[in-house]
Amino acid sequence: MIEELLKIKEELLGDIKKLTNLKELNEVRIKAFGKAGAISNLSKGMRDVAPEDRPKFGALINIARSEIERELELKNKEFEEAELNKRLQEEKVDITEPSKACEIGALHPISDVIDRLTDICVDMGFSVVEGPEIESDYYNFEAMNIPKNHPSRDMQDTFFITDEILLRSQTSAVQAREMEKRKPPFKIVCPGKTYRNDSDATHSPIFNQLEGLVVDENISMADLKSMLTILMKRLYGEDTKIRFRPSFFPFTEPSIEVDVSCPNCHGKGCNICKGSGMLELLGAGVVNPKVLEMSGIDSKKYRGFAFGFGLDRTAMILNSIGNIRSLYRNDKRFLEQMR
Ligand code: FA5
Repeated sequence: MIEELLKIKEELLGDIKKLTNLKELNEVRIKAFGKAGAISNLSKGMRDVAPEDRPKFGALINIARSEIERELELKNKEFEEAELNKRLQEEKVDITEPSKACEIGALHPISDVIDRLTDICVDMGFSVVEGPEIESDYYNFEAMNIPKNHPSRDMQDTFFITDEILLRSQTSAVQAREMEKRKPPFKIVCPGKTYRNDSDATHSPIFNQLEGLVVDENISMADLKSMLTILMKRLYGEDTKIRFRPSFFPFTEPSIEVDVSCPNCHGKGCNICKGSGMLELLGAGVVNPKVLEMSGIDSKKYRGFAFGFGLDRTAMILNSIGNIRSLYRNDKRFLEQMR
């Protein structure tokens, strides 16, 4: 038995020396230690060995097992290292090769204006809210003190979906929605898309507004004017001149329109401001007490002011854009200039 053991050991060690890959290594492992492997068979044959020789024979089997396992392990390491080196050679990355150019985009001018204006308003303590673009006649008009068949509806050529549902023509529609939900005092701004049947160089059927609403005790026109002055100067620069003109909106009393000195020519007159040196930017005013009452706010205790920026106009002024349609054409050459 001992001679047989030594013979098997030598044969297996010889096999291991000749191995050339991992597949062959596994075959030898099975040949030695598999269920019917040579070393496993020797262990099973212990019962045929005389009892006094069993400890010696058992020890010899263990020595042979360890020797074969060690040799297999060494070969295994050798093959794994060779495999790794081969992969490192084949998968080498040439870090000096020029990379593919990656195009960098830019914020759309309107998104940029929304970000700038909302940042300034948030600094001033406003919360940013949203409202639906498909709106009811009630919130867009009636709650804004513009009853059905009122002539002031003609100021906004509206896209009606049904008699009661429309595409909102002004972000002022969020005013009543927020007044119904909130308890004064509060300050909100709402940027968003608005729609009117309008189309020329400065008017588009889809455009963007930013609505602001402040409701508190002792609000006055002076608060509105000082807040808008700070806002305009932060947006267009400290030397910007601001002009307040009387106007009319059914939901504010008194109402104003606000112009800024043209940032392109600084008031001298150019093609952007059509020679006037000033540009009209927004409507605003002290909230009509009727509007507060319709939304359940006590107009004897609280007052408010509101303003509505035209964001397309703001983006056009900030970027010297001559035609509003450029903002909606998705022309990459135009957008690339905004980087
Ligand atoms: C309004 O829409 C009022 N809701 C603003 C307001 C809010 C007044 C709160 C008082 C209190 P107006 O129709 O003037 O007002 O529009 C406001 C701004 O939106 C305009 O100054 C203009 O910059 C922009 N605007 C109006 N129509 C268009 C259009 N078709 N295309 C691009 N911009 C437009």
